[in-house]
Amino acid sequence: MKEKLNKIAKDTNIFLKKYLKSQKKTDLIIPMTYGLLPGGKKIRSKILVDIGKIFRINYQNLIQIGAAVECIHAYSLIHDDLPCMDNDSLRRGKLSTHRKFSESTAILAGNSLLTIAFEILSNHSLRLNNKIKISLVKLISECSGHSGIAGGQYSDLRFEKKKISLKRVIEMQVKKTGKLFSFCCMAPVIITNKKNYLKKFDKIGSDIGLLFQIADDLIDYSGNTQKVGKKTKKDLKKGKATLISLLGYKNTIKYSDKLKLDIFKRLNIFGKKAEDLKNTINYIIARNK
Ligand code: GRG
Repeated sequence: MKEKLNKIAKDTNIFLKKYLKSQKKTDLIIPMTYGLLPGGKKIRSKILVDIGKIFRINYQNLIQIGAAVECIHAYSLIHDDLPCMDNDSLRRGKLSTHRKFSESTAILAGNSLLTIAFEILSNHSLRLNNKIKISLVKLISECSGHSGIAGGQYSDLRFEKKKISLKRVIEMQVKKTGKLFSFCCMAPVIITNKKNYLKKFDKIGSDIGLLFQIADDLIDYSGNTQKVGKKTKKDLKKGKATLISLLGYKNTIKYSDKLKLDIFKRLNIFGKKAEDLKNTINYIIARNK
């Protein structure tokens, strides 16, 4: 699993470096590159490749789509660290982008990474027909905006220090984290044009995203800053609405184990072809153990 993840991370970074090099040499390229590279685990790209394997999608196309996802993900992390959001000075083991440069630079570098994602998906180097490219751009826009990452972040900030129901916390986490995973799960289905599978993979994606967010919250609860490259034990201080704050630590682990088994059941119809995806899901859960 780790070897496959490392290869995908390496190939994605090669693509991104080459892509940024082909751009005009503007002043913003430096903070954009700082926030984007060498980047994190590339778990979203791994899921794209895993599902691409089920539907036999061309690997290089998946790397290019994953690169677009990583740009949006990096953008969300840069903005998430800003003083008006989570106010973090450390990200991926180094100073967060606004601490290294300035707040306005971080906002603009983040915005530019968002628009570069659309460029990458509509670029001629992506060997897909235009109809599919438009569908991918449309879906990634929906997953990033008010009904996706941005909307989830809005709720997350509004929910601080309030008593929020489990249903609303899950809805918030599915938007904030799950929607980008849904995109990764649905993109290969869009490419194969197997429309009857779209809903199934949308739900599998949001459930994987929820599992991922739970693992992230468990790491924050019990984790170590040096190991994860960012500050931990913040959620409790900020009064964040999480599954841990509602269910407690042990019940949150039980919830995540049950959710994992439920996803695995839905993947069983794909037999051995879903093995890589199952390994990735196990890796996501094992991160907090
Ligand atoms: C509209 C894209 C966009 C952003 C503006 C700030 C914001 C709204 C949203 C924040 C979303 C956010 C930071 C969600 C948390 C998701 C999460 C658990 C991130 C950590 O992901 P990892 O562990 O990070 O994959 P690495 O560093 O490995 O890439």
